[in-house]
Amino acid sequence: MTGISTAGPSTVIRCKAAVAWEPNKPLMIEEIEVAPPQANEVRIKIVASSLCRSDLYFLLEGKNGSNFPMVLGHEAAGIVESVGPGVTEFKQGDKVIPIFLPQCRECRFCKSPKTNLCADSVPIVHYEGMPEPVSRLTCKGKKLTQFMRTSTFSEYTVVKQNAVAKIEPAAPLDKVCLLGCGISTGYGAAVNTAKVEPGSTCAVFGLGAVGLAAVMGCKAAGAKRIIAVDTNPDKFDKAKEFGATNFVNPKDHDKPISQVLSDMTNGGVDYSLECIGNVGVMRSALESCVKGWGVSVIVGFTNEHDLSARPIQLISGRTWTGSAFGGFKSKDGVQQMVKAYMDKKIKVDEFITHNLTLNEVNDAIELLKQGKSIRTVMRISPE
Ligand code: CXF
Ligand code: ZN
Repeated sequence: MTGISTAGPSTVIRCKAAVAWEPNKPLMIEEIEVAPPQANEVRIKIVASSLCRSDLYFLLEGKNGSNFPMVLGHEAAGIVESVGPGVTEFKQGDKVIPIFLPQCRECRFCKSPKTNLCADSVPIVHYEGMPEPVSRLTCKGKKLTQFMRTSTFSEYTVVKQNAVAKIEPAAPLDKVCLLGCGISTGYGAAVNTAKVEPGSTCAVFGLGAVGLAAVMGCKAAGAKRIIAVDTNPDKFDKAKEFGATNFVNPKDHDKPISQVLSDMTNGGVDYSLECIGNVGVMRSALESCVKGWGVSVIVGFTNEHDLSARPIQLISGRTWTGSAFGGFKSKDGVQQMVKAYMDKKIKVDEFITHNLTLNEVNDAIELLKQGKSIRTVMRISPE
């Protein structure tokens, strides 16, 4: 445990973290200070964290509202080190997954079965006039923004208890960390948001971790045909492992992809899921759906553009929707997904293409940038 000085609820911890000082520059491994947890907060020793595309997006496109310096990372698992006043749900030693989306269980949104967007959620993008985001992390006298309120590229972090899920003690942290974002997002988008039905035909656009998880969700929901769409055919073998039945590379066709899919499916798919974050592909995914009842779900995140489509697409009975965190109420969803993994009902290990350490975070970034990894899990602290 070199470099980490612990502990107790009232002491500041000095530990290692990867700091993003400015957009599009390598992260720097620094010694940072992690303040004690305050009321309703939990201080967590992060054991494993993976890199999600959103970390990369907000590092590279930082000019669009990211608040530097910051500590990225939001797909992780760890162990409770200490708790602040008012915390009843957690104690030191509990295994947990921090989540970027809270579930307070008290607001009108948490009480409604129709949404997972707790009223305590904060916008991911910083805008003028927004209250200063809370952070317990500092480095060299500067406050570090806690990206998505989590900041898991750090040996320790502090998260509100309403955004932490307690998980079973036997859960392997270096695997279940993936359930803190990408897998739950893709799987839930198919099962909870699209509500894929047995016997249906689905199309999944983009075969990164979220897309593969969407394929897995379509299969679990009983889809008969799952058409995997990607411009990189190297992704098709993996998609097959997850349940895809047909494979389409848009580069192999002169026709619009929606026409290709329509021809393959006698008029369009029942469900399509856009798992890239590209507005053009979002439109294609909508247009690939069958008239009358087709449902298209936007899963991939982008911050930049307006969406467009011809109104007739919707007038003729298609539904265009989207979800964050797969529509799962965050704490409940993480617990369900961890249980499903422990019961061998969902794949997780198969998403992991690389294992690195926090010191190698920039290598993890390169691998994802170049499309060479699905998920890289970084060991952050010893258990
Ligand atoms: C997030 C990105 C910001 C909006 C909600 C979904 N995805 C996480 O990686
Ligand atoms: Zn993510």
